[in-house]
Amino acid sequence: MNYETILHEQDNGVLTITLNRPDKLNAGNDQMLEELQDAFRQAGRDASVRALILTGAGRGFCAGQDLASVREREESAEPVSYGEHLRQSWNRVISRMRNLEKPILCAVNGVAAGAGMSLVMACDLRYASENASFIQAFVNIGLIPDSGSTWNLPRLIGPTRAMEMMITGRKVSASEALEWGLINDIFPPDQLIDEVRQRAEQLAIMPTRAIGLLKRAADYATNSTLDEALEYEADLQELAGRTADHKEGVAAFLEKRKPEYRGA
Ligand code: LHQ
Repeated sequence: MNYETILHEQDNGVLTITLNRPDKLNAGNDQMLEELQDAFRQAGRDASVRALILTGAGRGFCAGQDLASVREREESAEPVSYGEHLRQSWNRVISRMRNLEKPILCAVNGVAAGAGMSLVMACDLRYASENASFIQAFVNIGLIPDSGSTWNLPRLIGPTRAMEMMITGRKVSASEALEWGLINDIFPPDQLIDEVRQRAEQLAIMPTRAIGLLKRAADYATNSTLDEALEYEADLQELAGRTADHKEGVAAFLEKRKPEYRGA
């Protein structure tokens, strides 16, 4: 698939996906959401991709759904069904990100609003520039939080702060987001992408199969009992224990040398 609304660049095992509609603050139209689905699907199949970065071009990260394209479809002969639209587009992107057994880091370079903020929360490690901001913008246009925001936000920052963000639709600064645990760290704008790339490259030489499996286990555990989580950990540890990287890790430890992991 040829991409027109996202950029796609791979280096040292790290795939960087850049949302690229800067004049619309990278708001998602149908094409961008299809391209994103495809990019995450391909990343899952490509063994040379060991870590991913999601970022935005220009001054915004992502302003959520492209409201102009929704308006166009409303005025067309085939009006849009919001439920169906979510099921076909945003929801699939979010599910693909969570089901991708590779670490996804985001470099939030500017405002993340509405479903754009949902994209941030679907990443595994979240870094932002000092001038980034986060808005649960849905209520400001008479909608409810979607694309996983109702599920992820209270889990990340707790129900009290999540409800305040969702009800008020107010802009939360990067420093507040850091204090609340929504993001892992903040950097000056001109250092953000390099800092995130360094971290992604470090992950890409780690036992990335284990990182993929721990992502699955951690997501499962958020909705399970302790006994279920114990059982699931045992199942997935069985898989991790059979990987070449695990054998390499133990051998390197015993031989007092640096391990060389291949992500398998
Ligand atoms: C935009 C957008 C945008 C189009 C900025 N669309 N052009 C799911 C299912 C179905 C339906 C609906 O939605 C959903 C999920 C959702 O995501 S709902 C929430 C949708 N997003 C929003 O409501 C956010 C709308 N944007 C804003 O509130 C502001 O743009 C923010 C606060 C993000 C940034 O404000 P500013 O920094 O002041 O920038 P700006 O407003 O001047 O925007 C710059 C340009 O980007 C401007 O275009 P123009 O041609 O006038 O320069 C905006 O129209 C365009 N833009 N967001 N979502």
